[in-house]
Amino acid sequence: MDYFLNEDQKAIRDLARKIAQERVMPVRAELDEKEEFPWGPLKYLADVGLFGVYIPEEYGGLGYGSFENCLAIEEISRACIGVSVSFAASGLGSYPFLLFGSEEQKKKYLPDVASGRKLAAFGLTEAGAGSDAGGIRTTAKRDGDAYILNGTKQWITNGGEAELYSVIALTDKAKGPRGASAFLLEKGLPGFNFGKKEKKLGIRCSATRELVFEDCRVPKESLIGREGMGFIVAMRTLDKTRPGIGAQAVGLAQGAFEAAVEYARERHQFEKPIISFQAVSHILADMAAEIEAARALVYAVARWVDTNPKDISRYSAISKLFPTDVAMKVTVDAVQIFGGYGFMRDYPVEKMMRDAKILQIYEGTNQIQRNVIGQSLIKEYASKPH
Ligand code: COS
Repeated sequence: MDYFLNEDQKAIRDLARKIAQERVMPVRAELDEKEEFPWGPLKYLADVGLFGVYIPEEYGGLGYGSFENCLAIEEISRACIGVSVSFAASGLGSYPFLLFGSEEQKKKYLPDVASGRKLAAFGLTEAGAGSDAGGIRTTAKRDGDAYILNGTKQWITNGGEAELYSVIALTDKAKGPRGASAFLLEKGLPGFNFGKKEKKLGIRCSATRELVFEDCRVPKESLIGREGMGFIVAMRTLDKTRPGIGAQAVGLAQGAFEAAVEYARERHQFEKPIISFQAVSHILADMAAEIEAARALVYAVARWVDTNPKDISRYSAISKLFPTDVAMKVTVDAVQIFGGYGFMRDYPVEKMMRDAKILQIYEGTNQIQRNVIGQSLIKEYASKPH
C-alpha cells in the first residue's frame, strides 16, 4: 500500500527501518533473555536524531509531528517492542513540558531529549491508581520557594534509566484530580529513589521501576503549567501519545506476519509448503487485512492529531484500541502457524506474543479506551434531539 509519504517521511521511515534491521534484530533475543536495557540500539537511534522527530527545531528537534514519530515507532516495533517502548516512553515523558512547559523549561530540557542524550519518563500510575488515574496519592506540598514530594509511582517505563521525569502529584489533596499538578524532576535529587527493575512477561529489556519520593524537595520552577492543571496535562499527553501505541502494535503485528509468511513458505508438510493450504492462507489473509486496517487507522489519526490539536481523545483512543487488539490476535496466530516451533524460544514469535499483551494494558487498558470513546459518544449524541 502506498500511503503517499513525502520524501522526509520516507527518509525517517527508512532510517528507523535500517537501524531496526541492523542494530535491533540481531540483539533482541539476547536483550530479552538477559532483561538488559537496550542502550546500544537507543544510541544508534539517538545518533541519527530520531529522538527529536516530534520536537520543534527551535528546541533541537527535527520539527515534525506525531505522524512522523509513529513511522519511526512502527519500524522499531517491527523488530522489538522492548526497544521501541524505551524509545517512545521518552516522548511520553517529554510531552508534558513540550505541551505545557515554560519557555525556560523547554529551552533547558528539550534539546537533551531531542538528541537522545537524556531519556524522559512519565510518572502517573500508582499502586492504587491505574485506570483510576484520578486516585493518585503522591503529594507535593508547597514550602516557601519549593515543593516537597512524598509518595510512590509504580511501573514507570524508563524508570531509573531516564534523567528527566514528568510526575503528577497532588498539591491540594481535598480537590482530588483537580488538585493535581505536574512537575519536571531530574534524576539524582535527594529524596528521589528507584525501586527494583520489575520482572515482566514481555518487553523484558525495557526498564519498569517504582519512583519513590521521600521528602523530596524541588524548586517551585519544577512545576509544569499551573497548580491544579496536572490531570489535564496527563490526559492531554496521553491523547498525543496513544497513536504511538497503535504504531507499536502495527509494527509488532507486521513483524509477526512477516515471520509467519516466511515460515509458511519454508515449512513442508504432506509434501507441500504449508502456505499452500487454505487453513494456513486464511489465517494469513486475516492477518494481512487487519494489519492494513490498523495501519491506515493509525496513520489517519496521527495525521489528524497533528492538524487538530483539540478534542482528539476519541480518535486517539480508537487508534490505540483497534491496532493493539489486532497485534494480540496476529501474534497468537503467528505462533499457531509456527506450530510447536512457535512455542520454542529459538524462533522470534513467542517473544512477539509475550510482548503484544502489554499493548492492551499500558497507556490506558483497552477497557479504558472503550470508556473514553463511549463517554465521547454520550457527550455528542445523548442530548441531541431525534
Ligand atoms: N483532556 C482534557 N481533560 C480531560 C481529558 C482529556 N483527554 N480527560 C478527562 N479530562 C478532564 C475531565 O474533563 C474532568 O474535568 P472536570 O472534573 O473539570 O470536569 C477530569 O479530567 C476528570 O475526568 P473524568 O471525570 O472523565 O475522570 P474519571 O475519574 O472518570 O477518570 C480517566 C477517567 C480519564 C482517568 C480514565 O478514563 C483514564 O484515562 N484512565 C487511564 C489512565 C491511563 O492511561 N493510565 C496509564 C498511565 S501512563 S502509562
